Amino acid sequence: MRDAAPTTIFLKDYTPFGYLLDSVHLTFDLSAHATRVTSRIAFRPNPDATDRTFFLHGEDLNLIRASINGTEVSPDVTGKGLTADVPDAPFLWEAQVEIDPGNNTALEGLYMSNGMYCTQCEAEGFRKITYYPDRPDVMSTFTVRINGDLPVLLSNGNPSGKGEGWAEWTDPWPKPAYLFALVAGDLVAHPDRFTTRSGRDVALNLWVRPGDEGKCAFGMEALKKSMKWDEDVYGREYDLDVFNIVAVDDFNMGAMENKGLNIFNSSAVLASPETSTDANFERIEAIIAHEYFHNWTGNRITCRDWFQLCLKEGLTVFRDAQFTSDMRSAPVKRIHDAIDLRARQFPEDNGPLSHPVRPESFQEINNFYTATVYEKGAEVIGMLKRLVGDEAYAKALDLYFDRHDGQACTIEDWLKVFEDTTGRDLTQFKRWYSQSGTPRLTVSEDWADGTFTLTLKQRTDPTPGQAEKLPQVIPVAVGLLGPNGDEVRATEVLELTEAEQSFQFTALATRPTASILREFSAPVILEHDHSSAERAFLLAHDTDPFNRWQAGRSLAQDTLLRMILDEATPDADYLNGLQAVLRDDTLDPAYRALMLGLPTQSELAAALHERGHTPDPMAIWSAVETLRQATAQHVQDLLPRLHSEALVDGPYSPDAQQSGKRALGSAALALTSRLDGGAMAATVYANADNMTLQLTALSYLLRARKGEVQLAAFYDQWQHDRLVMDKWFGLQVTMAAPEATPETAKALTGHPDFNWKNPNRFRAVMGALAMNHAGFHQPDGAGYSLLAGWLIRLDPVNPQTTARMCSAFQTWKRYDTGRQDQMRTQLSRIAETPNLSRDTTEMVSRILGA
Ligand code: 0A1
Ligand code: ZN
Repeated sequence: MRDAAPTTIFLKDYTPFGYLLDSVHLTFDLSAHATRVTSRIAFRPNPDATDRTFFLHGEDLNLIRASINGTEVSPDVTGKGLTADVPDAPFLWEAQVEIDPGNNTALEGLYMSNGMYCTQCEAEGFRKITYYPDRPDVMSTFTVRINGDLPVLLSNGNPSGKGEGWAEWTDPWPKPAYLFALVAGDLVAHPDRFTTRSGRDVALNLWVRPGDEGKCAFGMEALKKSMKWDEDVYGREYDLDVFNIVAVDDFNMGAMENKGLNIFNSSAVLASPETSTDANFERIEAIIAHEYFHNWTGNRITCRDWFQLCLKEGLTVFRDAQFTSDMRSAPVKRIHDAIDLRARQFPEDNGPLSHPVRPESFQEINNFYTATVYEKGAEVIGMLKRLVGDEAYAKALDLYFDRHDGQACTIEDWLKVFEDTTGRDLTQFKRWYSQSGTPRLTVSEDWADGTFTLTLKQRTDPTPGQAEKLPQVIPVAVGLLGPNGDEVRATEVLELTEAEQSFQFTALATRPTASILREFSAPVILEHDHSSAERAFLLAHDTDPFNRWQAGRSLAQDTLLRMILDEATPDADYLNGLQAVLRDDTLDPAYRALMLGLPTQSELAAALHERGHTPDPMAIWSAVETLRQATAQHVQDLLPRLHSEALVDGPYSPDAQQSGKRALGSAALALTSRLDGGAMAATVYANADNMTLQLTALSYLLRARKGEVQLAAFYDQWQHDRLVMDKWFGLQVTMAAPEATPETAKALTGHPDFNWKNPNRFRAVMGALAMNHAGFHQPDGAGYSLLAGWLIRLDPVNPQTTARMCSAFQTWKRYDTGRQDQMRTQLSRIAETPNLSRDTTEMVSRILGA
C-alpha cells in the first residue's frame, strides 16, 4: 500500500544497529496459505552503537506470539515492523508469524511458483518472512528447519539433518538476511562434484522441475569453470560442502546469490541447443559466474548499507566480464559491453533517472538495481585497474579479502586497500562514485615540428540534484598510427585530471592518426571530429580491435545522421570500409559480425538530441532501413562467401568459435533477406537443427513480412516450452513494422498463453514493445498508452517489475512536443492511479522530474 508520504533514506544518516546477533534459528511449517515461521534469535547489545531502540522490520506478517527470555511480550506493531522493550543484556527473542506465500505475487519474501516454495530476500524481502533487523550490516549464522511434505527441502549452508517431511540446514558463515534462501518442491537434481584446490569435495546440484533435466548440462559446466577460474585468477575457494542452484519460472531478476543456494530465473540457467540461442548460452555462462563470484564479493564481504550496492555489484560484474573475456574473446566481450553500456546506462545517466554509482538517497532500494550501479560500477573498477596496473590490482584485492573477510563494508574501505597498496591518493578518483552523468571528452589535435599535441577536455552536463560538476580522473588509452597504418606509438594511458589538459608526442616523422579511448578505457562520450577519411583509415588499420570496430560504428552513425538530417545518400567510405573488413578472413567471424551492427535507433535519437535536433523516430527507422538495403547491395557479391565461412562442422556447440560463425552467418542472412525476399531464410528455417538458426531465420522472414506459416509452425512445435514461447511472443513485437507494433503487442496480450503475472512473459511482450523504437513511439501514442495500461494493471500484483519497466519513458524529453505531451499524459495516468506502489511512485515521479 502507498505510504501517506514516502520516506527518503539518506546515506549520511547511517547508524549501526543497537544489537548484535549471536545466532538465528528458524523453523518453517510450510503451508500454501498459512506458513508458520518461528524464529529464535540470540541478541546482545552492540557496544559500538549509541541508539538502543529495538526495532525489527516486518511487513505483511501476522504476529502470533513473541517472547523475550521465555516471557511473552506484546510489542508495538505497525505496517513496517515492531518495537519492544528489551533487557540491557544478552537475551533470547522468540516469535512466531504466519504468512501467505500462495498469494504472494510480488515475488519478494516467501512465494510460490508452480507449486514450489521459494524466496527472494534482496534487498528487503526478509522482513516479509519474519520480524528481523533486515539490513545488510546485521550478520549472523543461521540454522533452518523446514517442515513440509515435499520431496526436496533446501536452505543455505550445509545439510545438518533430515527425515520424513523435514530437513535442517546449518550455515556456518555469518550472513545478512538478504542472503537467506529456502526452496521446497518437487524437483529433480542434475548432480556433479567439484574438488577445491585445497581438497574440499563439494557436492553440486542444479535443481529443476521434472521435464527440465535435459537443460542442465551447460549451466553445470559453467559453474565448474567459474569455481576453477576464481581459484586461478583471484585465489578464491568455495567454502561449503554443497552448492545448490535452483531454477524458478517466476522471478523478477536474472538470479540471486543466496549463500550456498543460488536461485535463478529459469531463463538464466536452463539451456539446450534446440531451445536456446547462442546469446542465451553466453548470458547463462555469465550469470552463473556472476552469482558464483558473489560468494566472495558480496557474501563473505558484504555491504554496510544499500547505498554501497556497487561495492558488490560493480566488482562482481567486473569479475564476470573478466571471466567471459578469458573463456571467449576479449575484444568481442569489450565491444558487447560498450554496446550494452551505451544502450542502457547512457540513457539512464543522461536523463531524469541519473544517479551516482553510489546513490546518496532513495525511497525504494529496489529501484537502484540499475545499469549505473552494475555496469558503470564495473567500469569504475576497470578504470581503477588500468590506473594502478594489473599487479597492484591483484595485491589490492588480496588485501581486500584479507582485511575485510566477514565484514560489511563501504566504498571507503574498498578504495583504502588501493591507497594502502599503491600509496596513491584516490580522493579525486572517488568522484566516479559520487558524481552522476556521463563525462564528455572532446579532443583537438595540433601538429608542428614533429610534435603531435592532443588537447583533451572534459565536461559533464548537470544531472538531477547536481548542477555543478568537478573534473574526474579519466584514463584515456591512446595509440598513434603512421600513414601506412603502422603503430608509431603503442598504447599508453593518459591520465586526464583537469578540465582541460594537453599531452605531447615528440620526435615523430609525419603527422600521425590518433586512436583515442582504446579498449573503451573510460565510460565517457568521446567527441572527436575525425573526418570520414580518418575514420575509414582507422577502420582499415587500427591495431586496437575495439577502436577499429568503433571507427566503423562512428562512420555508420555519421552517415545515418546525415541521411536523417540532410537526406544524404549512404556514405561510400562506410560501405567500402565495411566491405574490406568483411572480405578480410583473417578477422574473427564474431568480430566481423559486430562490424555489421549499427547504432541502435534509440542511440541515434540521443545523438540527434545532443546535437540540438528533435529526433523523428520514423525518419530514423527509414534511414536505418535505407542504409541496410544499400549495404546489402554493396556487399552482395561477398554474401555467398560469408555464408560458406559461417558453416559449422560437427554437432552444435555454443562455444565462442561456433557461435561467432553463426553470428556472421546470421548477419549475412539478414542482408541476403533484403535481396531475395526471404527465400534463403525460409530454407535455413526449414533445415535448422538449433534454436539460434531457427530464430534468426524466423526473424528475417518476419521482417520481410513473410513467415506467417513458420510462425504458426513454431508455435505448434514449441507450445509446451515456456522459455521458447517467450521468444515467440517477443519476436513478433520486435520484428513488427513500426505502424503495426502497438497493435501486434496488444493482440498478443489477448493470446491465451499471455500469462501476464509471469515476469518473463510480461517482459517478452511489453519489453519488446518498449525496445521497438519506432513502434513504441508511434505518433498516435498507441504504444505509450498500451504500455501504461499494462503497467497500471501489473503494479498491484508486482511492483518491482512494474517500476523497472517505467524506465521505457525515461527519454521522453528528447522527442517532439506532441510525443512529449502523450508520454506525460501516460506518466501522469500511472502516477494518479490509486494505491500505486512505492516502487512505481518513486520511478514515475523521478521520470516526470517532480
Ligand atoms: N543480487 C542479484 C540481483 C538481484 C537483485 C535484486 C533482486 O530482487 C530485488 C533479485 C536479484 C545479482 O546481482 O545477481
Ligand atoms: Zn550481482
